[in-house]
Order: sequence, then structure tokens, then C-alpha cells
Amino acid sequence: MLKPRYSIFSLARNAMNYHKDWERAWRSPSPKAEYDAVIVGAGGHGLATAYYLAKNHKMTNIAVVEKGWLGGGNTGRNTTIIRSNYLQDPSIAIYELARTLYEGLSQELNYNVMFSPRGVLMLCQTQHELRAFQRTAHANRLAGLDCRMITPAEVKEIVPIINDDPNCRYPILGAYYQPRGGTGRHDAVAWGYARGADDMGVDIIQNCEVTGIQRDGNQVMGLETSRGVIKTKKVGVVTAGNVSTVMDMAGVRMPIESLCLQALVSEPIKPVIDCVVMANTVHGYMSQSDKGELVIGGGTDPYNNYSQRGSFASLEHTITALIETFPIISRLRMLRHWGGIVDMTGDRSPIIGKTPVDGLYVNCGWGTGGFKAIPGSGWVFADTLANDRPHKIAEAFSMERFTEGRFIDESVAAAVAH
Ligand code: FAD
Ligand code: PYC
Repeated sequence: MLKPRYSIFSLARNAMNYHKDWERAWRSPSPKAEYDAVIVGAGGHGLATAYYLAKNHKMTNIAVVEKGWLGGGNTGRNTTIIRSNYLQDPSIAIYELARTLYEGLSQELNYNVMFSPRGVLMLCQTQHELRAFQRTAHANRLAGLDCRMITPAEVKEIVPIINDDPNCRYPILGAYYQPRGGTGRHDAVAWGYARGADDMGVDIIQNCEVTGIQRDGNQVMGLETSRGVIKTKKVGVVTAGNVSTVMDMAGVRMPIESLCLQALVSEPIKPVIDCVVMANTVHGYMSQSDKGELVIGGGTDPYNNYSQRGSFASLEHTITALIETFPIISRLRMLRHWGGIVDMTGDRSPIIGKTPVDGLYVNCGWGTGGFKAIPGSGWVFADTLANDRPHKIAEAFSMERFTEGRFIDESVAAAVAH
């Protein structure tokens, strides 16, 4: 049984004095001159890596440096869908490791990450989509995943607000269903890992932008940052949409395109949908948050860019798709919208591992779908960094696959968002 950090009395006392003496969840240290390893990027993947480096590999003289605030990148901007229904064996292995770790994450971190296995449905609205998801379901069941194909009548039973008109433009022909997929609270995942890592002595340094990577020949020697030079012989770059620019500082060119992916939420309403629905053909997906807002998203902007803002063209497309799928939302007002810079690879699978530079490791390419992977990715990347060789599950995701033609094609499983 984990020891609670706060008693009812301390919670009440803090509430009465406007949190004046509220203990900080993590320290705000200045960078030391030297560390055994430094992680660049305090998103979920960077923080989870630091947590497992400390917890599993006893590496505690390490730091995470972040140019803004922790969780302020895609980790705090995503729509929190967690599922593991990918087609290829290496993908199933890493996403299912992550989903399984999510099941126990609140206990592990002693922090409520609000993992909610409410079920994920991926609608099939064309014969091609139906066949593609039948294939995925077979592959997933062979790998031991709990999933099944369901009929249009079952879809209607699980999601009563769905448009089941067989004469509409893209009628529902069935769906892929993963009952133990769902959602989690994105900020809490970042905060939980941050607090856990900080408790074990990891320095999390915010407002610290990496501006250069120092090398001696082919060996990494340190980082130039907005808060001075930090010496280290191990650097893990985990900067998502900014990975190409950071890796360029070490002279490594990444097979990545950066694009804006948007999302939006409606005004809060009473509960109308208690699972996640993805409608990949029409390009929209929706779930409902605990506050009652409908959480909505669609595809990426159709051109490369580094914008973290919404734009109307993509949103209009997403909303049109969603109104077709859930006609009742035409009467809703939308509250706010935003964007994140996603890092897309050609095969829609991540890159995890060593790079041509000694001591430089990279974890990126999660694109539109990396929130669900955070615990598994942190676990295998920490192991890779600590032992200077790829973790078994990370092996297939090396950067060399693009020159060797060993693609891990997940263009269907990556779903609606590209
Ligand atoms: P980030 O959280 O982006 O962290 C990278 C960090 O690096 C940032 O904080 C950034 O400030 C920092 N950084 C960058 N450059 C530097 C530098 N030079 N120096 C120091 N720090 C630097 N995934 C899902 O699984 N399910 C979903 O439903 C889902 N929905 C999404 C919806 C939207 C709108 C978006 C944008 C993404 C969505 N994703 C989803 C994808 C998911 O959010 C990302 O794959 C995941 O959050 C990536 O995490 P990360 O830790 O790699 O990157
Ligand atoms: O990976 O499931 C996903 C997803 C949904 C929306 C964006 N990404």
C-alpha cells in the first residue's frame, strides 16, 4: 500500500490558507556543471525515460532540460486516446507494453493519472476499411490482445448517439473494438512522472533551451543551453516536433516531417458518450471528458509547419465529419482549439535508439499517436540509454530501417490523424 503524500488535515489546512505553504511537487534546480546523462525535452516521453533511468537503472545523477514548461508540448495538447491496436508485431509489442503499464500507473507513481479503459471503437465506413480492420483484429488477437470486430447494431448499442442511417454517405459497416483501450489525463501523466523522477534526485530544469550539442570527434561531450554549458557523455533527444532542429545541432539529419495537428473541445454537456469513437474515413474522432466537454480532433494540416495554433480550414473539415457521424453535435458551441507540432515518419512508426554519434540517442517520430506509448517508450528508451544497446522491443525501431528498407508500416493504425 502506497503512503499518501497528504493527509486530509494537510489538504484542509492548505485549502484554508490559499495553498500558501503547499509543498512543490518537484524542485526547480539550477543546472549542475556535469551529469551522467541529460534528456532533452520534458514531455511525457522524456520524463518517463528519466523516471525509469532512475528507478530501473539507478541512474540518478541525470537531468531533463526543457525549453518551456514541462508537459507544454504535445503531451499537454493531445486528446489522450490510449489503445494498442497496431498491425505489425513490433508496434503491438511496444503499444501493449505501454497500455499495460498505464493500467498500474496511478499506483506506480502514487499520482492519479485517471486512466479510464472506457473502450475504443474504430468505425469501418468502407469495404476497404472493414477488411483492413478485420486484418488488424486477427493480428491483434494472435498477439493476445483483447479486441473484436462488432456489427453495426452493436456499435449503435455502445454509442446510441451515432448516425446509423444505412443510406448516408459513409454508412457504418462495423467497427474494430478494443474494450480495454480508453483515455488518461495528459497533464497528470507528465506531472506524475516528473514528481516521481524528482523524488529520486533527477534534476528537471525548465526554461532551459538546448542551443548546441558539443562533440569531440564522434563522441558527445555536452550541451549548450540558454542556462550555460552542461557537460555529459550521454544525451537523449526527445523533442517531438522539434527533433529535426535539435538533431541538426549534432549534424544528424532526421527522416521526419513536422506538421501541426489540431484539436478542440465543446462546451460541457451531460454525459452522451462513454467510449472513444474514431471515424477514420470521414476524418474525425470524439470522446467526452470528465468535465463534460466533447474532445474532438481530425487530421493534420496538409503542409509542413511549426505552428502550435488552430486554423479554420482543418477544423471545418473535422467538424463536418463529426456532424455527419454524430448529428446532435451540430447544436453545440465549441469552447477552444489548439495545435501541436507532430513529428511524422514515412512509415508512421517511431524512431528509438542510438544514432551515428556516440553517446547521442533519439526517441521521436511518435507523430499523432505517442501519448498512448509514453510508459512503454520511457521504459525501453531508458534501458537503451543505460546499456548503450537497443532494448529488445526497441530494436525494430532503429533509424537504420529507413536506409535498409525495414519499414514498419502503420499508416492504417495511425488512424484518423494524418
Ligand atoms: P512533447 O510532449 O512535445 O515534448 C517535447 C518537449 O521538448 C517539449 O516540451 C518541447 O518544449 C521540448 N523541446 C523542444 N525543443 C527543445 C530544445 N531545443 N531544448 C529543450 N527542450 C526542447 N497521441 C495519442 O496517443 N493519442 C491521442 O489521442 C493523441 N492526440 C493528439 C492530439 C493532438 C492535437 C496532438 C498535437 C497530438 C496528439 N497525440 C496523441 C500525439 C502525442 O501528443 C505525442 O505523440 C506525444 O505527446 C509526444 O510526446 P513527447 O514527450 O515526445 O513530446
Ligand atoms: O493515436 O489514437 C490516436 C490518436 C487519435 C487522435 C490523435 N491520435
